[in-house]
Amino acid sequence: MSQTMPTEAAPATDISIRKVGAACGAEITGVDLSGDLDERTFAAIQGALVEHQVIVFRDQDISTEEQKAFGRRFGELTVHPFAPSDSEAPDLIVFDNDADNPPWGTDVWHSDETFRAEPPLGTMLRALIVPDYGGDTLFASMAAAYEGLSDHMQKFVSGLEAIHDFKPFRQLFDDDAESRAKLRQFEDRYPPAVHPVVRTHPVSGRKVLFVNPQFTIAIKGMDEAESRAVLELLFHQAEIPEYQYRHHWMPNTLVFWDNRSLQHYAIHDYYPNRRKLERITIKGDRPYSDIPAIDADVIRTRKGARAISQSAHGGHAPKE
Ligand SMILES: O=C(O)CCC(=O)C(=O)O
Ligand SMILES: [Fe+2]
Repeated sequence: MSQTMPTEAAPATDISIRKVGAACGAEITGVDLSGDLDERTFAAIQGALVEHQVIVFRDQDISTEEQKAFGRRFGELTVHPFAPSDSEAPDLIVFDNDADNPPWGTDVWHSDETFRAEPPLGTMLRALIVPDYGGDTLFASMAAAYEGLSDHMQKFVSGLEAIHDFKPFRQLFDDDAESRAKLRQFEDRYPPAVHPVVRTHPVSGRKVLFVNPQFTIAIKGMDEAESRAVLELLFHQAEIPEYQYRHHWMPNTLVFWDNRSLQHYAIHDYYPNRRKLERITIKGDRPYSDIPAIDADVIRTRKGARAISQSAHGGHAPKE
């Protein structure tokens, strides 16, 4: 008998995709990430990433270079402007935390690098050393979180825009002239980014709540009290367990998340034990929304107070 040729309907190689969370999360088996993936397997993984938002591969005993090669199938690798990395490999972040190097800045709900005009498409983390207990990572589907809002609230937040800033990284700069000059260079390079509060996922078309407590500082066009109240309400959505998947790491587990759809929170409960992971980040596009942005002047408070916007300072300016 002649060999059966694969048809369009044939399943992609041996890949198997199993949901592990209600709102997000799937485990993928039957693939070896150390080698070249055929187109069909790759397409299945790409589809799973968009559908499940965070995908988990267990028992992938692969090298850093193999992880990077897998990442590059999805796009260009980017360099985090503030995370420590080796000058030889700036696109690799090594999280190697223990008593002498406590984890920092990841135990806050966030999407990665939303202070950039083009935040990453996704982030890929591979565990090398894991603590005996603790050190899980929480993920929250912000698509499910948007869908969980009442119709009225969905309408209210749609069309709003928010300002994102690299605020947690400001504390990395000392208070001397040289450090302040360096900070100003970063401010020039990464000015506050304005993104829709509800973004449209570029592949699925799903609407996603795109504000996070780590980087989002204000709703454009609102005064501070209103802005704070709206953001508090939206930040809270990520904390709702029904939208979450809690990921438990084992050595050689590789996790890839869609940064356009999710927020995550690294639990720092393993300190002072050791936990070591390697991260690469894949370049994304500028977030957009199907819903036209509301003009900041239209939603500005009627009290006459100036609304928050990038350029509105009511004539105040720092003195030379
Ligand atoms: O350590 C973790 O589990 C996640 C860290 C994190 O926030 C990231 O890699 O973007
Ligand atoms: Fe992160």
